[in-house]
Amino acid sequence: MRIDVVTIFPELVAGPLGTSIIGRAAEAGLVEFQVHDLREHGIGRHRSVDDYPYGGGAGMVMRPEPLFAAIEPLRDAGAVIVLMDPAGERLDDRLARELATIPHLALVCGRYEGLDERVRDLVDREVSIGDYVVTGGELPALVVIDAVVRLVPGVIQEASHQDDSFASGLLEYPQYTRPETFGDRPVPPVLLSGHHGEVDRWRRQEALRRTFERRPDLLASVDLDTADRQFLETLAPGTETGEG
Ligand code: JEW
Repeated sequence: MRIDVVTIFPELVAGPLGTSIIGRAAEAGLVEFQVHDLREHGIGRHRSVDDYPYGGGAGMVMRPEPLFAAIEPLRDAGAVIVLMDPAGERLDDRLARELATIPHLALVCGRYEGLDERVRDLVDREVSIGDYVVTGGELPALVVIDAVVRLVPGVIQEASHQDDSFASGLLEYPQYTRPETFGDRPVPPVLLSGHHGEVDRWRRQEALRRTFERRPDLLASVDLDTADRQFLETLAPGTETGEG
């Protein structure tokens, strides 16, 4: 997989891409990153990439010419062009899995109050990471890259994404490691019992409990069997957890 990023802050993007699991994936050749400094296409002696909004108002708007110049060669190279934008399609597990099937992505990061509307003509899709305000598209692009690259075959231990909370639709069960007792908190004995069947059942129930307590909205899209329903009934007697 190849991922290009267009930004006025290439150093902000390149650092994280060289670090941890994502950096290792790049070193292993599973993914290739290329970060492009939009200012190389800036206008005039000051390499300007922004200007005042027509019609007036606060803040600056990104000019279309530098973005066109940066995006055009990526489009010609066959990239799917993704604009990071607060008004874009919301990133979720489904969208991350869809983007992970695309062999060549180019993520375009804006700044300021936004960009000239005509830039949208060159992009294939627009993605937001959620309903909160940030100062530009770079951190959102890194979130997209992190969510997508870990799904590329070989990047992480294969079994661990079947197990992922968002793959099952449930939140994660509680995890423990050494020591066996920390202060007054022992590890739940079932985890030390060696009974794999009982461990699996406990984990499923704790995942159900946590989801019920913190994100009951998620339960509507979870595949629940009879045992799941029986357990949920012990948490909230009389509450319907049917299809939804
Ligand atoms: C995102 C690109 C470029 C935010 C989320 N937030 C915000 C916002 C900005 C400008 C005008 C209006 C709202 C800041 N901003 C971006 C924000 C992507 C840009 C400028 C973004 N996903 N993606 N939640």
